[in-house]
Amino acid sequence: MKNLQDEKQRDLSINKSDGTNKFLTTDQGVRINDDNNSLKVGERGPSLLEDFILREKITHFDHERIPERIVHARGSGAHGFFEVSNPIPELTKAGFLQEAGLRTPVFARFSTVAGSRGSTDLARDARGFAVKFYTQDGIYDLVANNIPVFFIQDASKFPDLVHAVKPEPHNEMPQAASAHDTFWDFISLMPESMHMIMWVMSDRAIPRSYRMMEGFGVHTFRLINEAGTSSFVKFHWKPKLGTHAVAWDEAQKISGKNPDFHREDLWEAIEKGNFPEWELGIQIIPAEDEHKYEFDLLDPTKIVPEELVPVTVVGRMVLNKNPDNFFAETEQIAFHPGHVVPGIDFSNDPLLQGRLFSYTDTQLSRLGSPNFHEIPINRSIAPVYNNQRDGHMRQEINVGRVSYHPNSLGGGCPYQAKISEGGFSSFNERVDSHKVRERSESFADHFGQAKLFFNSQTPTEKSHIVKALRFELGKVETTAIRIRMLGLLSQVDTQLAEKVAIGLGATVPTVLETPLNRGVSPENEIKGQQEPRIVESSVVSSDALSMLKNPTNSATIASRKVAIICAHGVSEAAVMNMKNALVKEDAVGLIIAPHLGSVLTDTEGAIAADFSFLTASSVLFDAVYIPHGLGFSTLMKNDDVMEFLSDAYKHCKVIGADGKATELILTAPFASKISKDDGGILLTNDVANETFAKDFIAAMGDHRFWEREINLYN
Ligand code: HDD
Repeated sequence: MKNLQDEKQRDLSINKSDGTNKFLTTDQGVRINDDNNSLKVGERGPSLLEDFILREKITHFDHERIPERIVHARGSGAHGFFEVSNPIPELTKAGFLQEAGLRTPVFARFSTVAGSRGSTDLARDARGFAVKFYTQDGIYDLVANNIPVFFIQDASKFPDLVHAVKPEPHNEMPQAASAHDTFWDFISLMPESMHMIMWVMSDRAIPRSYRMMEGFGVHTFRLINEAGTSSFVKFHWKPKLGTHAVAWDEAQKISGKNPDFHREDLWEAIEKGNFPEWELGIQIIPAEDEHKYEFDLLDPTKIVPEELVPVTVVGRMVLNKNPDNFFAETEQIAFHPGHVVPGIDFSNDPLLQGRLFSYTDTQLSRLGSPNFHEIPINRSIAPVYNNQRDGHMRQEINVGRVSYHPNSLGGGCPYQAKISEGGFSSFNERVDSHKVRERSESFADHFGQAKLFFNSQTPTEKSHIVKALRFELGKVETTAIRIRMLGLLSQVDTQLAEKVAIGLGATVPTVLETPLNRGVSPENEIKGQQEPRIVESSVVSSDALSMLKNPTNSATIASRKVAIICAHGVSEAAVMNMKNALVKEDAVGLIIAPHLGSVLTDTEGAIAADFSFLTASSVLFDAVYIPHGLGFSTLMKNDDVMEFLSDAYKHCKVIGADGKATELILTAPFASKISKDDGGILLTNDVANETFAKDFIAAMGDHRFWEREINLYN
C-alpha cells in the first residue's frame, strides 16, 4: 500500500524558500547591499530612475494583491490526510477509496460566503467546507458547505443570489451580513430558498469553530464501480468534536473582540496538536431508487433524510499541519466541483451543472492564467502529461517538438488511457428529451423539507430561529418585503410566522402573495414557481437535523478554553487544581487578571496572567472559573469582571466559583435569575471540595445551558 502523504510534502518542499542565514537578493539573485535607502543624487537630492533595486521592490509590492474570491473570500485552511476505514470497491473504482488504511493528502479550506477577505469570521452565514484530495489518480475536490441544501435550484440564479446578499451597490453596506433589504427582497420572491433559509437562520450559521461543523456535498453525485455500475451518493463530513454553535449576541461581540476567532481557533488547535478530525460518510441510493422518494434527488434544496438512507462511514480526515504561507496555499488554492477522478461522477442537478462551468472560469480571473494548476498547492501528485502549452507564468518546460495528438513524431505520446488503464470515462447515461428552459415539476415543493427541518428542532433551537428572523427582517427597511417573508414563513409553520411577526410589530398576511402583488409580472415568474405546492415529508422529524439532538454530538471538551479570573491573593492550589484537571481533558485554563504580569498567590508564589480584562472577554472563552482567595474583593470592585460574568451567564456558559469567590456570582446582576436547577452554575463554599473540578468539567461537556434563556427573555 502506498501512502501519498509524504509525496505531497516533497512536492511542496521543492518550492519552499527560507531566508535564514542567507543574503538578501533581488529577484534576479543579485546581493543587496542597502535595502533602506533609495539611490539619490546627493543625500538630499532627487531619486534616480536607474535604481533597479527600488523599482523592483515597489513594482512587486504594487502587484501583490490578486482579486479575492467573489464568494467565500474569507477563509482559512490546513493540510492533512484522509484515511480509509471502510473501503467501498463495490461502489466506486476511485483509487483512494479502495484499501483500508490508505492515506491520501488533503488540503481543506473553510470559509464564510458573503463577506470580503478581511471580514469577520462570525457573520451569520453558511460556511464553505472545501477539501482537495491529492489522489494517485489525480485531484478530487469535494467543494461542500456546512449546510446540506442550497438557496436556489438552478445555477442561472447564482449571480442574482450573490448580488442580493453582497453589500448593497449604492453604499457598499452592510459587510458580511444578510440582514438587509436586497437579500430579503430576493428571498421573498424565491420560495425555493425556504429550506436553506431555515438552516441559515438556525445556529448552524454561527458555528463555535470550524472544527465543530458538519460538511455536506449538497448535490447528489454518482459513484461508478469497475463494472460501470452507478449509484447515487450524498457526501457528509461528521466532526469528531460534535456540531456546536455560539449565541447570536456572542457572535456579534466576538466579531468586535476577535474577528479572526475561527481562523485563530483552527490555527491554534493544529499548533497544539489537537488535530481536527471528521468522518467522511456517504448515503448510497441505488440507481433503481432514483424516483423512489417524494423529493427529486436532483433538487439541491432537498436532503435525503438519514431515516430513509443512513450514513455509512468510509474514512476519516485529520488536519495536522498549518500552511507555511497563507497566500501561497490558502489564498491560491483553486477548488472545483468538476475536479473528479475515475469512479466519481456528476448527477444532472442543474445547480451542479452550472458550477462545473463557473469554477475554472473564476480561477482564470482570480489567479490570472490557465496555468493555475501548476501553483504548488494546486499541483496533482499524479503525473501530468498533455498537449496544453504556454500561457501566463508557465512553469513546466515541455521538451520535444510535439504538442498535438495524434502524432507520429512523438511516437503518439502522451497516449490515451483505456478505461482498464484508469482512463476517465463519463457515466454512460441515456438522456433523451427536448431542449427546454424549464424547472421540473418534481422541484415544485418548496416547503415540505423546510417544515421537516423546523419540526426537528428543539424548543431552544426554534426560538433561536425566531430571534434570528426577527433580527434579520428587523433590519429590512421595506415593509412590503417583511410582510412577504411572513407569508412565506407561514407556509413553513404558522407559529413560527406569528412569533416572528410579533417581533416585527406586524401581522402575518392571510392571503399568500401571487406573482402580481409580489411585484413580479407572471411572465417574469420562474417556471415551476407559479403554483408552489407543499409535499409533506414522509419523515416528520429527524434528530440528525438538530444540533442539540444530533446523535453524533460529543461531550468532549478537548481544546475548549476556560477563563480563570484571578487577582492578587488568589489560591494557588485552586488555580493549579483546575488547570491540571483541564489539561487532562486536553482543554486549557487561561489566567485573566486586572493587569498583565504576575498575580501574587496566597502562598506567596506568582502566576503569570495570560490576559488582562482589556485583552480578554467572556465571548472568547467556553467557561469561567473564579478561584477562592483574597483576590475576590479586588474583583468585586471591577466592572469588567461583572461584564465578563454577565456575558458568560447570558450566553449560557458554565460558571464556577468556590469559597468567598462565590459572592461574586451571588451579587451579580443576573443572580436573581439563576434557577436552582441550572447545572451550569457551580458554586461551593467548601474550598477543599475534591470533586469540584470534575463537576465543572462534566458540566462543560453539556456545552451550553440554553434553558437559562427562558429566565432571561420571558
Ligand atoms: Fe460555489 C466558491 C461551495 C454553488 C460559484 N463555492 C465556493 C467555495 C465553496 C463553494 C466551499 C469556496 C472554495 C474555496 O475555499 O476556495 N458553491 C458551493 C456549494 C454550492 C455552490 C456547496 C451549492 C451547492 N458556487 C455555486 C454556484 C456557483 C458557484 C451555483 C456558480 C454558478 N463558488 C463559485 C465560484 C467560487 C465558489 C464563483 C468563488 C471562488 C472560487 O469559486 O474558487 O466559482
